Amino acid sequence: MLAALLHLTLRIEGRQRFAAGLGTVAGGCQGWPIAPGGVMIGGTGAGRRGMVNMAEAEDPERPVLFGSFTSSSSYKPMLFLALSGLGFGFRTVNLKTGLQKSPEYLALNPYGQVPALRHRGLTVIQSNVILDYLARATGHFEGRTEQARWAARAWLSWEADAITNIAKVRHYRRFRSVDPAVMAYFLPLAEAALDVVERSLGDGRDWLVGEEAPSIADIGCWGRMVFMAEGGIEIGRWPRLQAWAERLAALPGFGLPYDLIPKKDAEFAGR
Ligand SMILES: N[C@@H](CCC(=O)N[C@@H](CS)C(=O)NCC(=O)O)C(=O)O
Repeated sequence: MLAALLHLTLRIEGRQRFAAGLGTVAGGCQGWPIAPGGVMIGGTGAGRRGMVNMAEAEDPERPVLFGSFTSSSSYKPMLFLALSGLGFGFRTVNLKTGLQKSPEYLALNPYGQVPALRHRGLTVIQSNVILDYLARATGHFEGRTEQARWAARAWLSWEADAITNIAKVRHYRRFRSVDPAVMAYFLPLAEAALDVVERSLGDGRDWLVGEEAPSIADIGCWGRMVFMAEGGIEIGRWPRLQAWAERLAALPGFGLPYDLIPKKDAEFAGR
């Protein structure tokens, strides 16, 4: 069911873009290449899609997430906020026009990438650090024991080492063609990461840190692998992982990236 949904969502998105003459969805995780001297290669830079809305939230307790709908890194905190039922603001950063490299956005995230979070006067960047922060700040998706909290953070760190290869495979298949040797290098790494998740779910546990409730480990790992279908990786090859993803998909507030992440600035009411 989830596998079918993943394919459907991604196909519809692709068709809409194609019909609009836009080709494939620009952006993804690796961004557009920047030439020496900072000139962007690719992207149109058209119109006033040329600014990121940097306005502060009136209420500093209301998180504001900066992100993009094509980005798995943005999806992770977006999913956390959606599953938590918190009210928050979303500010879109157009990766196609290179707004992640605009001076106003670089002042927020000097790495020139999405996502970024503003909350209580703080700026938090890097998707897994944002998940760590949100779990501490809100208490949602935090482990019950100290051991579980450290285990969740170990999963996030491993995610950045291993699951991130899925994002690379997806990017090279969908957004930028590369020498087949590059794909031949990254695809087995991506598949090996999925094997690890499959094995870890082999002891009958429902969630990655083995507690009765999902944690930031589940959100972070799923959030990065969500575009696997765009990388040509079929979730059905990992049945326990697929069942785990379906458990996540059954949680109130869950959505897939193209449904959850708006293409424009938006305000989300809490529930
Ligand atoms: N380690 C970072 C990676 C962030 C990242 O790669 N963001 C991508 C989108 S998924 C991006 O902004 N790419 C545009 C660029 O690099 O120019 C995180 O987890 O937040």
